[in-house]
Amino acid sequence: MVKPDGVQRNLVGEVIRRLEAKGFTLVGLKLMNVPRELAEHHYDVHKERPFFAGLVEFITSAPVVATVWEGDGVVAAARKIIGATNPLTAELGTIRGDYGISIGRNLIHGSDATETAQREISLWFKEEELVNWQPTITPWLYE
Ligand code: IDP
Ligand code: MG
Repeated sequence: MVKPDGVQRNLVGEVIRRLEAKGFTLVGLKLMNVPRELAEHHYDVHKERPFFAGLVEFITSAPVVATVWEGDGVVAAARKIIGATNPLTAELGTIRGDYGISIGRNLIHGSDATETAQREISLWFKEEELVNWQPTITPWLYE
């Protein structure tokens, strides 16, 4: 998900470009304002943390772009492409490392495990919003 800061900073295309260029397949995409209830659900593992209220406030403050990606190893690879949570310690070459400064403005969310991804996809997308398609370049990406 491109967070509100990523959308405001015109980095939607850059985020999508990096995941596309790696070879992953976009299967879901929407620009949306986030209902408070969805934000609270999405981040409920963090509900006891001191930053929870501010995080929910921020995520609901302006539009986000939610995406779903497919491909071998996509969850772990996307986390690497995204970089560490704190943009100042994130490696250069990662999205957060290249474009961010503050932990509370780290531009992008990525699921941290396959099970988390399944949970988050069902929170953010209806079944019929996901597109099942086969890119013609597949044989050039996988042997
Ligand atoms: P992640 O986004 O790299 O998975 P998490 O630890 O799951 O990082 O935290 C979720 C989000 O909560 C972070 O992306 C960041 O926006 C915010 N966050 C985490 N730790 C802090 C903090 O110490 N201060 C402010 N915001 C934080
Ligand atoms: Mg997380």
